[in-house]
Amino acid sequence: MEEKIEQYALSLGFDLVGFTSGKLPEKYLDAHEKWLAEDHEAGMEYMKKPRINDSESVIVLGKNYYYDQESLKPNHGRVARYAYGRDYHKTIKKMLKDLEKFILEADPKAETKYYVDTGPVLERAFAEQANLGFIGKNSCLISPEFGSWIFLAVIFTNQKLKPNRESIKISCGACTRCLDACPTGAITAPGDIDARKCISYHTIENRDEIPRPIADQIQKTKRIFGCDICQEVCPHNIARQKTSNPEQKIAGDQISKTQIPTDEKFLETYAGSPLMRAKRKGLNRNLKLL
Ligand code: B12
Repeated sequence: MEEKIEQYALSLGFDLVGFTSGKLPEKYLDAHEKWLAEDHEAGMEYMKKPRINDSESVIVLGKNYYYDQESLKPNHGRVARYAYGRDYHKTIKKMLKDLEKFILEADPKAETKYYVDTGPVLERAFAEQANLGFIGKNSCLISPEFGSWIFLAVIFTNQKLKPNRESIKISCGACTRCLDACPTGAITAPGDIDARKCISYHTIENRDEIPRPIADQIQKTKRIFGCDICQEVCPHNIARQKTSNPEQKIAGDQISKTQIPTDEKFLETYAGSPLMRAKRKGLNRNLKLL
């Protein structure tokens, strides 16, 4: 069954497939609790829900999203790589539905539930446990194949699935490049991101005014939607810049400060893209900081 699922998942366009227990050891749950206790979730109230941790097995999937960037033009702001194309929640959900159908047809007794950043799941923890990669000091899941340029998704199932991947041989070692490079000091300890300081949080999730010290760094680094700095400096990522899934780029890799669209034009331009999450108001606010 494992082999069949893996082959079918790869045929759908997933790049990495791993199987592991649907239960996590305490260390991951404790890290989440500690993160919340220190208010590192900022305004993301949904992060307080108890994490799902009770199925027989979980299928963990990875999809590469690396893109090369063009050099930044004057008066333009940078869009994080994950947001260039169609929203991964939509594209991957379609693939997950297809894979789920395949599993249910092959095993009518199977029960499944999938998530792609759509529920209270510690996706990186399950991915590390399934040997898709290791959790780096920047808290990203870094795979031997694609570095951290991968989206994650999971399917919880009542099937007993045997692990299929070898243990991971790469690690951060003594490297602290991500901690040193983060312009706002958001990586407060290895693996721990304080969202209150993270440019990604403020440019995507924050609905209010951006605090001055963060706004200054957005202006300096020109990151107007998401931020890839802690990934760009990672030696594992520099060595693994592969684009296995080129697709239409809705937002592109940069947006001009002088092209803040009207409400109607915003929808027309960015429908189906992750930029919709910030809405026109958020994008407008971010671009004005340049
Ligand atoms: C909330 C969230 C954010 C928040 C907070 C980020 C954060 N690090 O927590 C914000 C908005 C800032 C954000 C930003 C980004 N995100 Co985000 N985000 C999430 C989300 C919804 C939940 C993450 C979460 O649970 N955070 C709570 C912390 C405690 O958990 P964690 O990040 O998994 O950290 C684990 C480890 O660090 C470890 N750990 C921490 N401290 C310690 C200490 C010890 C001793 C040990 C053993 C372990 C340990 O345990 C933690 C729990 O397992 C996930 C989807 C999901 N459901 O998992 C996507 C997700 C993590 N994001 C993703 C992406 C792509 C990004 C960005 C790259 C987007 C961008 N370019 O701007 C940035 C990267 C910033 C970064 N360095 O994390 C991907 C990451 C894929 C990958 N390869 O890792 C995910 C998995 C979405 C997906 N389905 O693909 N994100």
